[in-house]
Amino acid sequence: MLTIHGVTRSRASRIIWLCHEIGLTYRQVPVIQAYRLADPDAPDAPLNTHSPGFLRLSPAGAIPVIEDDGLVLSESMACTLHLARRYGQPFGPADAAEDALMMQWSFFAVAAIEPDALTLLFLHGSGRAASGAEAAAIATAAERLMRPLAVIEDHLAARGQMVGGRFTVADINTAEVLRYAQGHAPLMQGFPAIRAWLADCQARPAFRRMWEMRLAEPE
Ligand SMILES: N[C@@H](CCC(=O)N[C@@H](CS)C(=O)NCC(=O)O)C(=O)O
Repeated sequence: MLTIHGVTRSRASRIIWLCHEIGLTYRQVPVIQAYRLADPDAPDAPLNTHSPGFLRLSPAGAIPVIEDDGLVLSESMACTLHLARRYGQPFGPADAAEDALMMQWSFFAVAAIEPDALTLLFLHGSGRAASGAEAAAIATAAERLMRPLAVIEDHLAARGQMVGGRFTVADINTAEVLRYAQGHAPLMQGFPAIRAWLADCQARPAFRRMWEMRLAEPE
């Protein structure tokens, strides 16, 4: 059986959402991010990204990691693309061209969007008014996101979905990265096609199930 190492409040959410779409059974090992613990190295600390047992599995010390039939794989996008390819029709690629496009959009999301989108998530999510430096960082991140989001906006306005005219792993990978920026209304208001597509993606029962799992975990 597939094993997913990582709490749902992490990039493991991408893999869990996909598994629910496919109907793929998995076992989840709730490895938590070390930075979320007061003392991750304490003897009674829960299994975390500093734990020696986890580092033996994945020396990079980051979640998620999957084990699938003896294959140990890290990098969340590699995990979703692998699972979609292996188990995921119609969520995976139908041919080599679709496979290439699914990789293209996943790498674009990670390389061109994720860092700045995470800046927005963490600074907005702090629950207090942004200081001067934080407000400047938010403005810079939002400004840098204008161009890649315009690329996604034009693509979705023309095609409706990321690849193949149907909901696929490329939509999951892109939507999960854009979710980090979703709370920044001044940015998102300029991108109606992204907003409508994100709403459709997040209305899917498989997303809702993953989201319930996140909410059930401690913050
Ligand atoms: N590019 C990696 C990033 C993995 C990553 O940074 N994961 C975070 C949680 S979402 C983590 O494990 N951080 C560990 C830590 O900081 O202790 C991926 O997509 O899987």
